[in-house]
Amino acid sequence: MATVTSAAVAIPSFTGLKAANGTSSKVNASAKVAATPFPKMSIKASMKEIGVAVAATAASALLASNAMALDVLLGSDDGGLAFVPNNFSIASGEKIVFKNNAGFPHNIVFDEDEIPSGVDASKISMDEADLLNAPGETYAVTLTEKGTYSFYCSPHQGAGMVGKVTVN
Ligand SMILES: [Cu+2]
Repeated sequence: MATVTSAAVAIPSFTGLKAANGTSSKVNASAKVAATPFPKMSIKASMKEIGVAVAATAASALLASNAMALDVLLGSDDGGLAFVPNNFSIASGEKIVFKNNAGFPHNIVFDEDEIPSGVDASKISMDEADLLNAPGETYAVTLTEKGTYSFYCSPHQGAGMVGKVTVN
């Protein structure tokens, strides 16, 4: 019940406002709570519903964007030569968007020996000679065959810029 306590503490600052405005709006009603304990419950409940609705909207937006694509940063924020994340799982058919972040140029090449059999590495890879040079530049790929795929950045493979994705 810590929330009740903090609400009760916060409310007195609105006292003048509610007294001036009388009875009409919902905002006034919430301020009035301090004086009358009973309405407090219903108002708290309605405030809570509003909060839940907002949270649900945010969550569904998040889910929607997750369903569309998974972002993988090229180069860590501190300039490290790495894929972030460098080991992850996605659903079959989900798009992976590799995005230049730091330490570029980078590229994404799938290892033909470490992808599911039947998958053509050249069709999901960038050309070894192609590079993402600009900040924020992206390369997107959608994998449908289930299994594990290893990939690397050809300029930085020796520095450990390698990754693995499992398609479920
Ligand atoms: Cu790289």
